[in-house]
Amino acid sequence: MTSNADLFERACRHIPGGVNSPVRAFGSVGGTPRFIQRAEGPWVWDAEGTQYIDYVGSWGPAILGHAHPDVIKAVQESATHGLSFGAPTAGEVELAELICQLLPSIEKIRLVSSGTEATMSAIRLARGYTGRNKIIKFEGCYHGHADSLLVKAGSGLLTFGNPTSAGVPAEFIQHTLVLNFNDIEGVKAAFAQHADDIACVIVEPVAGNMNLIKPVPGFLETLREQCTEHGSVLIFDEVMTGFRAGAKGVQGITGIRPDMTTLAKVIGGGMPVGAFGGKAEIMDCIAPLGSVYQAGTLSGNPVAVAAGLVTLKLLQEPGVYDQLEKQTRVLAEGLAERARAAGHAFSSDYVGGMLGLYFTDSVPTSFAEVSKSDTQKFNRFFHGMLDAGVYLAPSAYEASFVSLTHDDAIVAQTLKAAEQVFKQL
Ligand code: KE4
Repeated sequence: MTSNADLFERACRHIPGGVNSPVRAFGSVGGTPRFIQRAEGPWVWDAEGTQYIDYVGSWGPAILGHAHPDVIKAVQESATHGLSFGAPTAGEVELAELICQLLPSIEKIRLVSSGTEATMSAIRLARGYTGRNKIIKFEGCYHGHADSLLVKAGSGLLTFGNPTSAGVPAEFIQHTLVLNFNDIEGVKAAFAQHADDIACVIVEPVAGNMNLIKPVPGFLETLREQCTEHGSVLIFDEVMTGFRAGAKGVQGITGIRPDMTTLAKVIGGGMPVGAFGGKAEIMDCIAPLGSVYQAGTLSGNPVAVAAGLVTLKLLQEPGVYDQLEKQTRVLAEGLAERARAAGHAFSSDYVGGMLGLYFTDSVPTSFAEVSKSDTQKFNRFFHGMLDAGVYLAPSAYEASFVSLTHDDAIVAQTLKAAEQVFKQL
């Protein structure tokens, strides 16, 4: 058996940082990343055979629990018919129809292979549709690694303290306006100043890349009003929240209708699927119909689509989201209760199957507030829980994820472990 440390040492010889995505490197929490060998339900096992209750869930896709038998079967069956054709398939039509049915704001949709592709394409489309250049994003929100969005971003950039990436020429981000999440007056001022030169606003309607930060009343409504008034495209980046925060994402919870939505994670069920969609008049500007080019060799890959279709269909079972949010609520409240009983400044929040944990007295509502969290104490908590067999997101600036297999026993086991860890922090 090869140890995690041996694997990491080998990985670092040929893979930058030993990982294929920075946040996996344990860079901010320290220690050796766990090389996961297999996963099932709420559990993962690392290369040393150690079992963990998993709250990363592949950063959102594993909402049914890992290796759901129906999803695995669909992937196996699809693979026996071939892996990729570079031609349209019936599955893509079915997935497009299902997503448009579930999210009425999406009249037409284009499948891609990642969330980054989805947001990059949506931005280009908004610029092509409006003929404008400026885009608005919010500090701490992460929309993937497309150049014009790597400005004061969250997730791995925030985790490593580099919110703006090297290698992006100033010219590429000169049109990116970065505002403060939940700053209603700031949004109004930006539109007043730039009036009709704003192509779009892209926002995580519930932020999940600076830990979990919910919109304050009026914030999303202001984005909707200002975009409508100025002819700008409102893009809800629901890559993380789509079919995770609720049956119809955050747009289903708030009733606010974006002009475009980006999706990934859950819609692929763990396989590479992303998507951008919205009003037909906007989407029809995309090639081959329109002049905004976008393409992808593996877009709508049949094996990936098979996983996504089964995942979304299983999520239509009655009561699924009530159950998911109930488990997440019990966990969030239980953690806060135990942390405070041990004397720690701690708060938690949740929406659907997304969980936010903060070593602060109250739930943050902004990037500035979440930045005051005691990240050193989070790092100690992370490792205490890891040693106790609970794998949380390895960053104080990430949300954690609950699946439908995190039943009462799993939640109770997690809380029992946390109670001991909080006492020793
Ligand atoms: P991907 O390109 O990683 O599929 O999606 C980018 C993306 C876009 N929009 C939102 C709201 C996202 O959360 C993401 C990716 N999320 C991170 C987790 N914080 C992915 C984990 C990683 O980078 O390894």
